[in-house]
Amino acid sequence: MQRFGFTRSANRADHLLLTPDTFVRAPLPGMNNATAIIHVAPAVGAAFTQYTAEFEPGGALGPAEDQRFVYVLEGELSVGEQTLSVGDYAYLPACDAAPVTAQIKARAAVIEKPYQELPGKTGPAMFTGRECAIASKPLLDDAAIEVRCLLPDDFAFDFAVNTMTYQPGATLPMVEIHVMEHGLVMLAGGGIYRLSDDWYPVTEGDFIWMAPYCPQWFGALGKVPAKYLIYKDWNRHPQES
Ligand code: UGY
Ligand code: MN
Repeated sequence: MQRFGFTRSANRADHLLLTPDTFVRAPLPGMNNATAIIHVAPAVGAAFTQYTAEFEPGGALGPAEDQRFVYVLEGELSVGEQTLSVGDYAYLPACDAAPVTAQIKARAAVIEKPYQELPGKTGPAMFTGRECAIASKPLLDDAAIEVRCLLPDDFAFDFAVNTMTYQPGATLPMVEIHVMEHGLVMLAGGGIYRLSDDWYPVTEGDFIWMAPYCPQWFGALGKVPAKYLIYKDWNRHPQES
């Protein structure tokens, strides 16, 4: 309960910071015993939708017209025949029929995006993966920042989802400014995020959207590593949309 109208959340033209005190829940069509916190959507100018799905036991997502990526944040989910635990994930192509259900209370980060076909290339099939099975790569030779790419390095995919883990004190080596947009969930730890001309303290549970060309920089603070899950559009020419 915040009686004086303060929040760290911010809504600017080229970025959003959404902190849990400002989350609003609403069901999406077809959801059963589940609800969504829609963090970003075309309503703010994003070319994708990202939400946190919260499941009660027996909960299920509704069907998706677009391709969908699901990353388990808490509890366990079933996707088709597979059981996914925390850090496991699933990629589902548009209109895939595999149900996404929960037997126990669970939470997941969900990304949905209209698929951009590539001439001569078949779209990806449904698959599941585990973040703990993915080898990390240092970011630009800095071993204090571990990057794990959750989707295969294949032009069939029109987006990427990575995790980035920063040792305390590690920072992005530069202010990035790029055409790709980002959806970011803080999974652990915290630090300072520079977005455009503002510097924000951020912590576990926060969500950030960065529009194309939003200047961005992060530095990890505190005594535990900071970790986030980050989406970006990828593998497509900017003139093709
Ligand atoms: O992949 C990225 O663009 C990533 N380095 N951006 C970020 O962490 N804000
Ligand atoms: Mn970036």
